[in-house]
Order: sequence, then structure tokens, then C-alpha cells
Amino acid sequence: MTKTPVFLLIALGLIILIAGSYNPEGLETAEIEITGMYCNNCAEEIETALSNLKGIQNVSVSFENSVAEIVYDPSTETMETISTTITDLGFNGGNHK
Ligand SMILES: [Cu+2]
Repeated sequence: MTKTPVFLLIALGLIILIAGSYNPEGLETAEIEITGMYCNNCAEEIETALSNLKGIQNVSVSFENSVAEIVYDPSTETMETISTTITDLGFNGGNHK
């Protein structure tokens, strides 16, 4: 009887470990070309704005490559919202703020 709870704890621990490293399905990766960035601060500005969106899991904006790499949940966030967020900041060919 005393061994049963220990076994259950180990099994539960394993389940939590597996669940923790589980990458939920439905996440999508997108690369968005961004024009209008003049320095690394521009990239950081976009990165901060995008990471504040609910459905964004990961975002990395490269000033050098003029590209944003985004991992997002398409059921929570649409590409339209993502690109609007970028254009609202004045990028995608817009003016540098
Ligand atoms: Cu800048």
C-alpha cells in the first residue's frame, strides 16, 4: 500500500514533464518582410508591439534581414491583426517614427 502513492507521484511527474515540453498543435510560423526600419530600435519597437498580442507565442525581428519571424496561434491572432500592428507603427514602407 505504501508503494502505490509513490508510483502515482512518479507517473504524475512524468505526465507533467511530457505536458510541459509538448508543443501544442495549431501554432504557425510566419515570416513577414518589413520595410521602413532604420535601426535596431525599429526592430525592437515592432518586436515589443507584436509580443503584446495575445496569440503571439514568439517573435523575433531582424533589422539586418528586414524580416519578422513569428510563431503564432492562428485561432487567436490573424495575420491581418499582425500586419496592421506593424503598419500602425509606421513600417512596411511607412515613415520612420
Ligand atoms: Cu529606428
